Parts: sequence; C-alpha cells; structure tokens
Amino acid sequence: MPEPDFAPQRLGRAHDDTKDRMGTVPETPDDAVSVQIISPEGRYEPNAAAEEFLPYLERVDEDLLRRFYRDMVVIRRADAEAGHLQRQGQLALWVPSHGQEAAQVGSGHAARPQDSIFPAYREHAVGMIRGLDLLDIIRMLRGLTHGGWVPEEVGNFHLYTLVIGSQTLHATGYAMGIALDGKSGTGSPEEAEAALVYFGDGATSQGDTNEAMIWAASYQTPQVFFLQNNHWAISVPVSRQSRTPLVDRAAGFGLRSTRVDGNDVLASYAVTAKQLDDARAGRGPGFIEAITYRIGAHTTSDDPTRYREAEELAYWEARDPILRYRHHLEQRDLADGDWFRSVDQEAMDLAADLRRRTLALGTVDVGLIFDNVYAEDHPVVREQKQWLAAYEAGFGEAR
Ligand SMILES: Cc1ncc(C[n+]2csc(CCOP(=O)(O)OP(=O)(O)O)c2C)c(N)n1
Ligand SMILES: [Mg+2]
Repeated sequence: MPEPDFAPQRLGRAHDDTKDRMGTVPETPDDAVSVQIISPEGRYEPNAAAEEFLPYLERVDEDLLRRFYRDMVVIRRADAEAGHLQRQGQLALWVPSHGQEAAQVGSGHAARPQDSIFPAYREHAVGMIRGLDLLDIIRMLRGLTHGGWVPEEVGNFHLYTLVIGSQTLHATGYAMGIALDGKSGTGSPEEAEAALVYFGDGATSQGDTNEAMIWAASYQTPQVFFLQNNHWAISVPVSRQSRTPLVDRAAGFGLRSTRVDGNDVLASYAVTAKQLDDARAGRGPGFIEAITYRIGAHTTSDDPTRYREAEELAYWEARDPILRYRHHLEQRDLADGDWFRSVDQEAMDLAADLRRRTLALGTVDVGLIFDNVYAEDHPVVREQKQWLAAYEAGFGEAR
C-alpha cells in the first residue's frame, strides 16, 4: 500500500509558510518503526517492535484498562470546556490537548507515585492523573496566579513551563539530585525514583533541550525524555525541524530510545513503564518519541487553518485515540453501553463543575503587577497604575 500523503514526517510540507522564503523542506527519510499494540481498528495486534514491552502490560488490570478510557474522555471534555470558557472571556488563554490523550494517559499512568514529572504546558491529562485539580490550570490561565500549584501536593507534578524546553533542564538537574541522594539505581523499582519530562517536537530545536540530554547522558541520570511529536510547533511543521526522524537523534546523545504510536494508549503505557524502570535501575536516561497529532489550535490565540490543510486534519481525526481504544474495550468485552454512557456523564459533570468554579473565581487584581515591581513606591510605576485604573474605570459597570 502506498504511504499516505499525511504519514508522520511528511506532514505540513504543503503549507509550510516559511517554504518560499527559506527553501523547500526536503523529504525526511523515515523508516523508524513505532511500537504499536492496538491496531487502528482497536484489535490487539502487537507488532514486532512491541515484543519487549508486552510484559509491562501485565501490570494493567481490567480496572486500569477502563481507567485509561475514562481519563481520556474526561480530559477531552474538560479541555473543550476550558476552550469555551476562554472564548467567553473567562480565561486569557487555553492550550488544547485534543488528540494527544493516549500519549499522555498511557505515559502518565506508567509513572510511579515517587516519580517527579516535569510538564510543558499541554499535559492536562498527566496533571489530572497525578492529582492536580484542573481548576489550578484555569486559575493560572485566568491570570490569578503566577505559578499554579505546589508540586509536592499534586504527585510531584511540577509547574507548567512556557519557556520552550527549559523544563528538560529542570528535570535533568532534578534527576542528578535523585542520583546524588542515592534514590535510584539501588533497591526495587517499587521504591527507586525517576524523573519524567514532557516536551514537544519544536522543543527539540532548543539549546536547553539538547543541553539537558547531554548532561543526562554524561551523568547517567534516572530520567526519561518524553517527546510528544504532534507534528507542529505553532505553524512550523516537524519536517522543518529535523532532517531525520526525531527518535534517531537520541542515539547521538547516548540515550536509550523508543518510538511509539502515541495514539495507542497501551503502547504509550508499556514503553514508558519499561523506560522508567530502566532509568530507576541505573541503566541511564531514556528517550521516547510518541507520534501523535495536535487536532486543535496551538492555543486559543492561534488559527491553524492559516497554515495546515483540512485533509491533514481529517487524516488524523480518523485515527482518533479515544475511538480506537473504545473499539478495543468493546472487542475485549471489558465495557458495555451503560458503562460508556456513565463515563460520558462523568465527563459532563466534571466539565460543568469546572465551569461553575471558574465563574466563581473572581477577577484579577491588576494593581498587583505594579505593586510587585519594586519594594518601595516609585513615581513612574504609580503613574502607570493610576493610568490603568482610569482606563479600566472607563468601561463602567458593564465590565
Ligand atoms: C524559548 C521560547 N521560544 C519561543 C516560544 C514561543 N512558543 C510557544 S509554543 C512554541 C512552539 C512549541 O512547539 P512544540 O515544542 O512542538 O510543542 P507543542 O506546542 O506542539 O506542544 C513556541 C515557539 C517560547 N514560548 N519559548
Ligand atoms: Mg509540537
């Protein structure tokens, strides 16, 4: 069968808006194989690359198999609700995770409670799995808090990092600390610690990310780099970012690497579980490239119709990770219509609760951005604060 036009690594070329000015993006040779356990139709059909990861599925009981589905549905609904709230003026920004649920839910569940997770800004599902109240993300994107949450209180899920790739350095530094404290490389995997860091295809072009991988390899840190290749860095396609499949770069750093079908929740789980256990056991850092797709806009400030084709979107919508996994549960007789309906209801209830609590959050005290500039009163800052107060007052009560 000929390779489809929208196969991984071929994406975006037609609408790369830098093409005319910067030269045509050359073909990226791509013979890297992705670990796949569930077929696109939902059948249990592990490919040869999946073999070494299958024992890790023995940890997944039927409840967890259903939980994967529940988490994907709930987060998709919550994500949509937050997008609506932004459109209704309740949030300054929202960062959609639609399409990336399997990559996040599989890997998020593979981490152990003692592990530390370093997200970028799109990992809402991982945060939820670690115990984060999604309202904390909303509070941040409403401008009510600069940070968001206390990692130790939410399963060591660290703060969202908008500076692309910088969380990879935080994770590597943290993982060096784990090693220096003797909390990895010894004892059982049930107790040893590791760090798991999420980043995007665009982040692989950042100096920070490359430095983090070099340090990780140099000091054999107990950590896993989890790259979600969603094919776009805002409007720049992944084909512009690399002449080789991104997974192939890992070997150059000396990292154990695996490419996984990121829309296959079981594969995402199994690959991450093995990589994390290897890291904990002192076998050094690992690298996972999860092939997935950003179905939505980059953020609510972005309009993807300006730079990508409808056909490309349709190709990936037909490979929806949730529908695929639903077929899988049905084929294994693990869930019936009532159960699927109860999950939909739970997702709707959670979204309604998020909306209710968002509307009760109150407004930002804009004066704070001035008060926190200097320790003491400053005439220019005072003048700016007064100007803004007068401007705001100009909107009257309607505001
Ligand atoms: C250091 C830095 N440079 C540029 C930006 C602007 N920026 C925000 S998101 C983004 C694209 C990131 O793409 P990717 O790493 O693939 O992650 P994705 O958004 O696709 O999840 C850019 C360039 C930034 N936030 N930080
Ligand atoms: Mg990306």
